Amino acid sequence: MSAFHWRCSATCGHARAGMLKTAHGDVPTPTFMPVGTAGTVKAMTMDSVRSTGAGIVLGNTYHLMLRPGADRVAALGGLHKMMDWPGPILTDSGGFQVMSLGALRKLDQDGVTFQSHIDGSKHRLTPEISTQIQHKLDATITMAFDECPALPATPENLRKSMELSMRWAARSREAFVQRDGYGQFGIVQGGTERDLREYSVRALADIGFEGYAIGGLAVGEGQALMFETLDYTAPLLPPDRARYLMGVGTPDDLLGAVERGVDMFDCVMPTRAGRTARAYTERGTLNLRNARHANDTRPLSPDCDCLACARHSRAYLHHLFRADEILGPMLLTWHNLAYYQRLMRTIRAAIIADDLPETARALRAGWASEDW
Ligand code: PRF
Ligand code: ZN
Repeated sequence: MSAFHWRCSATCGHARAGMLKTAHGDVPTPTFMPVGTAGTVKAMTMDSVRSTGAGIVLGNTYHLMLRPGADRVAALGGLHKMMDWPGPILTDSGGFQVMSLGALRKLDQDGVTFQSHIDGSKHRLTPEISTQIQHKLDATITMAFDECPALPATPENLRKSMELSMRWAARSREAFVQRDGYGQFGIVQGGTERDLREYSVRALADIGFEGYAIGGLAVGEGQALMFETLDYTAPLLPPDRARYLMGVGTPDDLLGAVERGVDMFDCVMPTRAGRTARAYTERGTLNLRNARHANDTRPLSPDCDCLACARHSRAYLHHLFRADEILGPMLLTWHNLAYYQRLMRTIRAAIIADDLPETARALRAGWASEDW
């Protein structure tokens, strides 16, 4: 077994196509990671996730430590075995979820104490505890423990928070047990402040990680500011390591971020949208609850090979959502994940063909067309 690494195979502008090599298999990048928060990609079997072309999925320290608990996951053979996903798994470190769930919590220099959203029981996460839990889960990629401040925030508060995250990154690295084919990513913070992002990148590169995530974005700043931040942050990151933009985003966000040098993404958008009747397609989004689909015998998307498109009409999907049938969310989640994976394959092929600008124009024209 060789060391965890990412290799660049082609570039087009700032965009990169590459291959992530891990103990649990190789993943072509750019890649989108379906979110499997609680040890399941909601409404999907792992065979169906695999069939969409997904190469790596995400799990959450916060949810799994509360239920079923890290020791129980370990006793069940680790997260891969428990959820029947032998491929790579990246686990988020928990801090972001503690803060964004608005759980009763108290932050100090050492970590964060919080109450479970499930039963109110008291728990604590520190860089050391988070890293140990991710080890017990058997995460292929462990994330450093960080704090993600809500935006807007004053530059002074952003600086304090970023400096805390950098001290936590060093402690996370100390606590990480290196194993062949496993890696740990540091997380760049600093909001939309250029000098803070620069400081953060330097601090993380000095510590040295197998990959680098960009955190603290897609938290309300808007796409223009997010892209502007990526424009100056991505080029500062070590060119020979994978870059992961956390919690992003729409198809248009993914395309714009790849154009700016990002390799990896995760987001609840395709899965959550699928459960609420929203479909992503080559021609923008549509809501299957809308009455205009009631008699539409066409598939959602003529170019999609997911089960929903291969075997069912828009009219049937419409009926399933109107009738509150569980198959509706299942089929639409499947379709949305298939769409996101197809999008990443299209983008990757365009980078390799040195043709990304033309492909990007065609993708954007499709999303804007809305002719169905
Ligand atoms: N930090 C961590 N997880 C995250 C984020 C972050 O900043 C974000 C921000 N979009 C999503 N998930 N640890
Ligand atoms: Zn489909």
